[in-house]
Amino acid sequence: MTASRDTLYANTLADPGLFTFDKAVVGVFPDMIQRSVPGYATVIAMTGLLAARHARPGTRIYDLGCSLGASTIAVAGHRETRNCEIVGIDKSEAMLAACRETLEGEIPGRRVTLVAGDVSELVYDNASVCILNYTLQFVAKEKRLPLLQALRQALEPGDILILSEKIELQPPGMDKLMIDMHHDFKRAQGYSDLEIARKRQALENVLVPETRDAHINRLHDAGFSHCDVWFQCYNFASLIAIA
Ligand code: GEK
Repeated sequence: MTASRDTLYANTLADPGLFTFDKAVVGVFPDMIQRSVPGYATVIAMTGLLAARHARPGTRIYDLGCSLGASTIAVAGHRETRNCEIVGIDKSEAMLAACRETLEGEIPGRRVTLVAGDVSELVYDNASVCILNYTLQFVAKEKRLPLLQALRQALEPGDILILSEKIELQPPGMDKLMIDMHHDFKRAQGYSDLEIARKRQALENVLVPETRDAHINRLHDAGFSHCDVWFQCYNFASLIAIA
């Protein structure tokens, strides 16, 4: 698949509508996520390393909301994960079709199970690593705890969950500063003020961020014994939770 530059929100005439992971987004996705999520490349590479450390042979590594398979590819690049089944899940058919093509090009010969479906409606079993890189933020709030409980049940003590999210900061003044800095980052990546504003509008009520404490408390409620932030760049954080 050839990656194109993201200019989806450059058009001033059309109503931006609600953001969805449709064919148009899929076509620009690698460029979009790279230029929109500060620290994305680091989180993906470290996800591979964290998975390599915790992968247990004969178990599954779940990549929930796998998009084009960036985390899956990072995980598959480590020999420690060789004897694990990697399962990529996404509810966007367009995304999954492009993911299949990307995996064939990037990790030919490595079998990955791709599942089209809603992460809240699937059954999880025999896992050693669960990855939620920038996906939980799109799941309805009331479905977040049951999903984390299901993932915790699929893991054994000592196994891990990696959770990367856009977060809300406290107090509100700090949140505003981080949002402004995120917008500075996007401007530096070549997005115009108009594109930034229109994308923000499209994501309103679609991407619902929560505070670091809300995530940590819920991970504990789901049965994880320890969790902490291992990476943060502005209002984008990645947490590790130990089962
Ligand atoms: C990466 N992890 O490159 N069930 C299944 N898939 C979902 C659901 C759901 N309920 N909700 C959203 N998705 C990737 C990036 S992108 C993040 C993840 C972003 C899927 C959605 O279709 C999309 O592919 C992905 O989750 C979120 O590290 O675009 O900001």
